[in-house]
Amino acid sequence: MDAPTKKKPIAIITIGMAGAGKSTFVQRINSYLHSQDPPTPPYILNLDPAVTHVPFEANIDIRDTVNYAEVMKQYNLGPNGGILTALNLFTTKFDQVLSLVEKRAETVDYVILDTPGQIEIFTWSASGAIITDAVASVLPTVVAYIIDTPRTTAPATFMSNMLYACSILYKTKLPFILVFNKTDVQPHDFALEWMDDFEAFQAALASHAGATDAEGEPTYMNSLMNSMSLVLDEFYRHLKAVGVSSMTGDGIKDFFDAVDASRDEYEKSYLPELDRARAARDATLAAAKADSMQRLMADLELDRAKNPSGALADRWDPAAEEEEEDDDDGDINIIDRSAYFELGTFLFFFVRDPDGDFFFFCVCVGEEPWPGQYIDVTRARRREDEGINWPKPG
Ligand SMILES: Nc1nc2c(ncn2[C@@H]2O[C@H](COP(=O)(O)OP(=O)(O)OP(=O)(O)O)[C@@H](O)[C@H]2O)c(=O)[nH]1
Ligand SMILES: [Mg+2]
Repeated sequence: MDAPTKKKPIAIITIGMAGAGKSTFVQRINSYLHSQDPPTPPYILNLDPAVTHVPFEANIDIRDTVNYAEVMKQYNLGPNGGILTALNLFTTKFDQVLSLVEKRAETVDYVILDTPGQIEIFTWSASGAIITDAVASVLPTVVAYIIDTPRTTAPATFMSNMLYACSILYKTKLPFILVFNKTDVQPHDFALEWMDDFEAFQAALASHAGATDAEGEPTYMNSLMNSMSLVLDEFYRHLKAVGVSSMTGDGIKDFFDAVDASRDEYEKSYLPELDRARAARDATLAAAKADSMQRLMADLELDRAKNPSGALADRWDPAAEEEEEDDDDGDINIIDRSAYFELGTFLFFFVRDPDGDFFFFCVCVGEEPWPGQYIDVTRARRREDEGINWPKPG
């Protein structure tokens, strides 16, 4: 009998407001997975080009491919435009990222993505959508929406955070987990109560300062939020919510239970929707192709009739085509930091840099807390002065 095939890894996309604790959360779940028996190290992607220090060892790091400061300089951009452009440039190489991820699918259980601090850069950009859709089309994927619990205790802030989560849920249509982070500072029971019972939320709203105007009437904001709490009630039914502390590790197991339970949801609701969207897109493309082919043939007929000798001169020459073909765009290659071999207590990594040069570095696995932390022997990262000259569009 054939051995049971391994289930595909689940991709976890962490999204959340600036400073909500996304990177600390990724570090915590990474550490949790390493501490399992046997350890199940995840495959981690850092998509934040502007971060100077990530508290985990990413397998693929956008900073290895795009120099964010250089992008800002070259395109005269501010910090957010710089992050967005860096992400856009990285997305043009995302096919390479996907193939690296797919190569590791047999050996990992989780693929984790840390996204840029400014939430809208990922959630409302074309590249964020492309990355999310690309990952979700090859792996079961779940969105972990990280919430800064101590900063959502005011009903109005809670509601705007939930509206944001709601917009991401309906945009991505992926299984969604609300992760109330920093429960060491503020337990998340109030949030669960508000999600479970809209009357409890409305009562909190009414008792909050500024709920009524000078005449004692509910303010416009208050009435609006009252009505919206009824609308959101439906949205809450589609969500799982967990409370965690990325600082202490509290609740991380609940998070993974929610992630594992999402696999079913992905297969039952996201995949059929994806197949339907693919079929619709293929049909539209086929129709457009058939239409342009028909018009081309009609034009050719006309051309041949008008100028019979010209048609002979236009014949396709495969030899000429072959010569032109060799201008591949592999100038920037995504680095998988985890291609290595092992010698004693050292792991030796061979990496190809974007210029095609090979270099290596090694990791001591003896006393290190994490197998995977590395010591730079030659140069594990591009030199500061080695900016990439991305071509300007148009
Ligand atoms: N007390 C407490 N602090 C936390 C927790 N998680 C994160 N923090 C703190 O929150 C701050 C922001 O954490 P980050 O992990 O950098 O947050 P982020 O969402 O990745 O931030 P950006 O990527 O810059 O938007 C840091 O000071 C963390 O130490 C937690 O569970 N409890
Ligand atoms: Mg971060």
